[in-house]
Amino acid sequence: CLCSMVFTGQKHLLDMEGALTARDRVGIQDFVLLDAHTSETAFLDNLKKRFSENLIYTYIGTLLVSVNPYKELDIYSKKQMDIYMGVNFFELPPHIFALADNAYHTMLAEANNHFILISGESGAGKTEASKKILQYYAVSCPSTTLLDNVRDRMLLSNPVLEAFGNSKTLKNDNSSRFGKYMDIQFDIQGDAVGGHILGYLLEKSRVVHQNHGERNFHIFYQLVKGGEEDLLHQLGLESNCQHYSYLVQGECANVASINDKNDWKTVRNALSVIDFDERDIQDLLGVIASVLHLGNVQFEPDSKGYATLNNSAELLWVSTLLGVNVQVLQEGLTSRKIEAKTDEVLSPFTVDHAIYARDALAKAIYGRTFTWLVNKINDSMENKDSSRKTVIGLLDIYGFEVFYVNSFEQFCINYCNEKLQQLFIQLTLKSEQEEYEAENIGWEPVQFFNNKIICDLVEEKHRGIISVLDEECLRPGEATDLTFLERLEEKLDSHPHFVTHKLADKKTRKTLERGNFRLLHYAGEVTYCVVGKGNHGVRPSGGVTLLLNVASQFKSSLLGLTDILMSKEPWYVRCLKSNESQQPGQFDDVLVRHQVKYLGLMEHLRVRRAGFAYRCRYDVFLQRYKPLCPATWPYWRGVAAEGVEVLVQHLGYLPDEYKMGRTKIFIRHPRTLFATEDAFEVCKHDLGKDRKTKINQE
Ligand code: AOV
Ligand code: MG
Repeated sequence: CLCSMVFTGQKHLLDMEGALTARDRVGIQDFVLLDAHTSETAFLDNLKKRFSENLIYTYIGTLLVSVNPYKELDIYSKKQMDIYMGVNFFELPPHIFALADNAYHTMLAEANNHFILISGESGAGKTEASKKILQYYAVSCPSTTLLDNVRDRMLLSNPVLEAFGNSKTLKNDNSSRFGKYMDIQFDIQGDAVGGHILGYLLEKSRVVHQNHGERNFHIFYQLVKGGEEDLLHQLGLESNCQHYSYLVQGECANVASINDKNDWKTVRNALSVIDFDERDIQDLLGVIASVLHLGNVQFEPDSKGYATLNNSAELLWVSTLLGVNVQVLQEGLTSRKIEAKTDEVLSPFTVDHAIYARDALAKAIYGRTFTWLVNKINDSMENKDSSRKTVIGLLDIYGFEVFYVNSFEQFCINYCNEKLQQLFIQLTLKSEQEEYEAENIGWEPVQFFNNKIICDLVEEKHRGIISVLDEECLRPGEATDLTFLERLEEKLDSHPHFVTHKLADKKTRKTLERGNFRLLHYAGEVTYCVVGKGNHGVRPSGGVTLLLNVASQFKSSLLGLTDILMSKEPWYVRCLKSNESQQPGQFDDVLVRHQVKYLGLMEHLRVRRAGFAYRCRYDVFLQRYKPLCPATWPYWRGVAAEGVEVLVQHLGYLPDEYKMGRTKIFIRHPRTLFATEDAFEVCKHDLGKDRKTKINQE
């Protein structure tokens, strides 16, 4: 069982503890073992000490804390993977492989589903961590040649999805602009036999607009810079990013840490491996090229001020690449069809309106292509045989982010992070303490900030921000960005985590413009811009009546995700960003301290340490350990709880070492359980010998 596996390992560590002479240099590898009343400063000292020795991983019990080193470390080789394979959690230095391996072996032993929640702010190392875990499973798990191509596809799905779904932001040169949940399926032998990806809300606005210092999605630059001459010719593309209006807004087409040409080769090769035939690839690249051409379609006002096209060559390319009639395309971009009773009338657009229509089309094309891509990848990783499988789910989403201007995308991203923090709180801090209460175990509650209040603020029915947005979207023509803000002010006027210019006190008011609102998130304050050009404000506004509220859809997809996760056993990786400038080896104390605080790591540690490491239902405990006591062996005929009491008295448990709950026994220290497990192993061995002797005698 998991507990015995985990705790046998920790015993080893405890034994080592006294002998850890190198402790001062490398710090302590599990915070639970740090001195009893660990202060935040001691916690940070330990992280920093380890970081300076390139030891980026530290445990809090079975939770893994990782600090981004921003440099390549030689700790992810196949040799390293072999070292961690099948070894108990605490026997080796903390590592992402150890966590992956433990989740894997527990899944096999208990035949149930697990998930690994990787969290942390933008640039903290989530995507890298998730890649390491996937590599570990794909490379280390037992393999049959038959399945090798499934593993290759799983691994190669990464560069493809990153090309289409990641981009350079001010926070991270390879920032995930979509959320990704991936199930890795294993058969009962433990072979990785299939995979399935769920994608969450891609930041489509990036296709048409990038802030200064940011880029569009990687794939555009890869294609333009790396694409072979013939290919570019076929697609009507120039090999110069400066030529494309959708690629130059951020003024950083070239990024030192990115080699677009090489990445192009990797992606091109990966596409072939993941079952894309030449036709698929042609179509895919055709669509990507069409977006670039579309971005160069410009409009001019005619004498009446209506939009006319001033570059029909680009439009012709779009029409050719997408296989759409050029006339229809032109009409669609410059006018709206109004259906009268018997007739259809074209109502012409102004230039602004036409630009909006063009950008909306580009976003829609790209968004659908991304969905198609995820579906194709899923097809290629699908395991069609119907035998029983268990899964490990890997969650890697966009991290919490705050920019100078924050719009609808940041609102969704940060809301998503609130939800995951809430899930973490529920599964660790809250449920743990509630269980002690429910079981009548005397317990000094550990105080923690519960961010449910912010989740509610965003998602509550009738009153939450998304709900108000929904209502406003149902009043086309009447609702504006400002009426949306007014509604929010009416409904949330005294909410402690919501502020606007009107609601703010004098001092705060100076820092808030009128068209904005500010949320006090668990990870910090973020000011969102409501009044936006096109889709850049929080209220997705513009020339289309907006019937479908994207935020509302996102909310339901997150609820779906929470359900998926809640049905599985959790493992946690908490990633910390070491510095804001993405510099190797720099440890910014203030920045790290802030993350340790808002991620609730100290509270987690307190609960872990003050709590009971092990708990077990009375009947299960008795069933396993009953051979250890003559009074319970071979049967205990009374109430299970009483049997357990007799049993642990016999084993010499001291009063402080355990508590009897309503339905379970709680054991404080792993060492108590180790001793019991050891005794059990000896006893099992003896029982086996007895049985053999008996059979021989007979
Ligand atoms: P994120 O996924 O958490 O941000 P990444 O995993 O993309 O962050 O990490 C950002 C960068 O940090 C990577 O591109 C690497 O250069 C470096 N890095 C991260 N982890 C490691 C590691 N273990 N070893 C070496 N370098 C590392 V975001 O997707 O923006 O939320 O949205
Ligand atoms: Mg990422």
